[in-house]
Amino acid sequence: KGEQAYLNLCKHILENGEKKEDRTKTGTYSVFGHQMRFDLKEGFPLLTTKKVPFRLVASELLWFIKGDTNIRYLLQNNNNIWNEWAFVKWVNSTEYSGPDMSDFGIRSQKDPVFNEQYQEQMAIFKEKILNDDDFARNFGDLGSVYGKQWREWKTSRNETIDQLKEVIDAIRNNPDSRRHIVSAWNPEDVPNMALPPCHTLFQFYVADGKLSCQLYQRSADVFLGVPFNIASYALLTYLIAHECNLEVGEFVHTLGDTHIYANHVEQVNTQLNREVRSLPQLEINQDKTSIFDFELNDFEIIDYHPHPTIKAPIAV
Ligand code: UFP
Repeated sequence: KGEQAYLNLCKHILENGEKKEDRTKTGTYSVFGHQMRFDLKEGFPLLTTKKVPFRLVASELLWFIKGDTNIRYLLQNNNNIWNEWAFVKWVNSTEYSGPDMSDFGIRSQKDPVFNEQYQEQMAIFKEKILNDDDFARNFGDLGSVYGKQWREWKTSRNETIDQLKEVIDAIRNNPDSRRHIVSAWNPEDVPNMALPPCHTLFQFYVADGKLSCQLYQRSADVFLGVPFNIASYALLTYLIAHECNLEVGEFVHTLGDTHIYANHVEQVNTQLNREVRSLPQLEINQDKTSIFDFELNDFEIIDYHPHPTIKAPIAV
């Protein structure tokens, strides 16, 4: 359970994972189908065996909750995690006149000269997103990503469904329901998406005055993605429990293709040699009730004393 469950998963993959090729051509060790449970009463599940950047988790989650799909909000909060997905649209457009940026993900890791050019163009891109409204509208918007599917799912009748609001209403009014589901997987949109949703679908469950959440994640980068994803859905569960006057229960994390990238094995071993510490606590501003009103400084992680960050290249 808890962080130990995460570390056991890492060990399990290193020992039993199948060598498997993947879209990014990095190569992975992979298992199919795995489940971890986190008792949220024991503390906030931010891993302690390496530092997980809670600020980035929180600002990304608030961005989803707002239904915002434009990276401008993220950049205003110094969050760069979605930049590449917007950048690629700009460098492939007719408005872009800088050096060729094709395959920038792989090339920037392998070629220092190119990396310098890439960093330069990325800095220009970020500056324009932040300061030029038209540019931000044209190139900052990622389209049908999580925020859109959660808050404005498009129906065949050209109406929209606010899945997040509806699920919160249902948790309040009919807690025993077995239909508390939000789906980010929209088969109609998937063929046109650069990154089809990794966190595909989640369900809430109320029993004994406690709110639990289960996420089905179709594809899981265990070293870089999963610690982030755990924290994000734990935070969502806390916020919805807060709004619905419930205690927190468990976060159940169910994973599909569960992989460690070949170039993360050393880092995983470093982490496995570290001692688990006690979990931090999440504090929420009690003056706010609706999750749609929360801002970044309405919650804080306290007593977080993790081992240092472990750097690893991200597969794009
Ligand atoms: N990935 C995660 N969590 C996320 C996210 C991505 O683990 O929240 F957005 C990883 C999983 C996989 C890659 O390694 O990103 C997505 O690639 P694919 O679409 O080919 O599964």
